[in-house]
Amino acid sequence: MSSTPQVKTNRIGLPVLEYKGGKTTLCAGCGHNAISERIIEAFYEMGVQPERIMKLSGIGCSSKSPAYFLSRAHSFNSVHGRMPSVATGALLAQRNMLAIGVSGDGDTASIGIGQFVHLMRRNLPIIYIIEDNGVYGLTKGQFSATADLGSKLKSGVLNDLPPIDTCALAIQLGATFVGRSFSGDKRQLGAMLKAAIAHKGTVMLDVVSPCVTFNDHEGSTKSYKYVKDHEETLQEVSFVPHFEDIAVDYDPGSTLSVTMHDGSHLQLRKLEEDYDPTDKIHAITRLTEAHDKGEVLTGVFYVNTKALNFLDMLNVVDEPLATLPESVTRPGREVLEAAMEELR
Ligand SMILES: Cc1ncc(C[n+]2csc(CCOP(=O)(O)OP(=O)(O)O)c2C)c(N)n1
Ligand code: SF4
Ligand SMILES: [Mg+2]
Repeated sequence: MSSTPQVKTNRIGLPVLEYKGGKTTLCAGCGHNAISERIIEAFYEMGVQPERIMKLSGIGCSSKSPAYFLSRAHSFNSVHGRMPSVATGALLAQRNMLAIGVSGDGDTASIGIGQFVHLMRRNLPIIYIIEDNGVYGLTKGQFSATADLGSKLKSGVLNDLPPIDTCALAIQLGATFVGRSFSGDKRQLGAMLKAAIAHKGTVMLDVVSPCVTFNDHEGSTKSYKYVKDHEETLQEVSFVPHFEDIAVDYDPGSTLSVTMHDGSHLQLRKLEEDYDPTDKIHAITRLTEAHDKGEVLTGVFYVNTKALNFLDMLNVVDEPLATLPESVTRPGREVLEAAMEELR
């Protein structure tokens, strides 16, 4: 008699199926689909209860992708470029949730830039992902503000404006975990996402994610071929979660081990001898150099596990605001009278 094969489960007893979402409606080969796959694996491998997660987005093909992962999580598809304010409100109301926001380069760097910069300066605990294809995919491929100077649309039109480097901007503004990866780099992106889940501050990941329909041709700097030919990696990124009882063993000369908030270890095996991801100024300089050389620099550019996050800074209570009793949320008559007195 043959026994039924056991379904593999994670440390909280769930199979990977419980982390999946609906069937994608994006184009076959779109980089955004590969990123959804990595998000599913990262949350499964980290054993996060799906109902503890809130997923948020704006508008765009990228912003549709939360429908294709973590069906059991809470979800909010906001207005174009306005996901940061919705995320801020949601986390202030319920700080025990784990937030992941998915945006596009158009959603973030054009219409949403005002909200993006204020999110970065607050160090709100959220994983903010830009699925960066250099175009507005959903509205048929116009250049976005991350498109490189001189890159070419399918129609032959040249981009005559310089790009915004969202990573340099995020570092300068105060985000505490900033990196760039490529949708096609399973290992690097997977390790960065797991470290992101362990980080308790703003994680900003710019993931180059080719749009196969509008921006994967000769002359594009966000095509699969361009990234493969011009990628420079800063480190080999690996991650040891706190629940895997593996002694962290590394050569301090060539590897940097960062202890995350939950005791996990992010290990960065340096490929560039003098790169220090705790040095903000160096990170911005290195990004500027890479840009000038036409390199697609990937890796963890900046990490700071010491800074206070927005919720701790405001001393937000643990209990969700919605379930706080009226006796706590409603000021008594004396408090109101004292306030009125001050206004007299
Ligand atoms: C207020 C508003 N302005 C413009 C649009 C049209 N629009 C929809 S998606 C989009 C850009 C999407 O680009 P991006 O964020 O890069 O996502 P992608 O589709 O490339 O993944 C625009 C301009 C809109 N939906 N709402
Ligand atoms: S249009 Fe581009 S960005 Fe949108 S789903 Fe298709 S390949 Fe992806
Ligand atoms: Mg885009």
